[in-house]
Amino acid sequence: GKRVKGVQIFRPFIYGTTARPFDEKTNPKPPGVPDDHTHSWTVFVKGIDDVDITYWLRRVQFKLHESIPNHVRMVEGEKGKPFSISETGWGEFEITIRLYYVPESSEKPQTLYHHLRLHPYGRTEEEKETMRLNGGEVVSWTYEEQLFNEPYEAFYDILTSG
Ligand code: SLL
Repeated sequence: GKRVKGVQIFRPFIYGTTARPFDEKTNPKPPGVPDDHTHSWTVFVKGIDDVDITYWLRRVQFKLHESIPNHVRMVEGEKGKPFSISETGWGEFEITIRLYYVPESSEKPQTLYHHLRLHPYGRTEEEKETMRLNGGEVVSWTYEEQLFNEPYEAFYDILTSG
């Protein structure tokens, strides 16, 4: 196929983690979770306001800490749903997020890195207050824009026919 010359298309998305401490009232520990686990958390890649992104993003691989069973996880896109993994644990670490695009794009996979945050250190008092109001939720999200530079014609049609 041919590329559409001089065209750049941006698609916004968010990636990151949301963590919560276990708490009898607000976030009880599910049965079977090991004693030393202190938090539940989710890592995700998704569209802004959960808008669908599976027309350009096919699958996402999350590489978690090696202490976690089955630590390399591949998540297939489901229309309108975030790519996400939910886990429990006790420690922070860096998550490797690998984006695999739809085949029409002919784009190579791209790697992102995200630090799982469980603790509110380094936050302002205002941010900590917001966390307290949300049951101790620790949010660490990054806004990103995916650039498709001179996309192939077939992919351009997919990107612009939404
Ligand atoms: C450290 N940066 O080296 C940390 C590693 C690892 C966290 C943190 C285990 C979960 C599970 C878990 O939370 N690992 O056992 O499933 O000190």
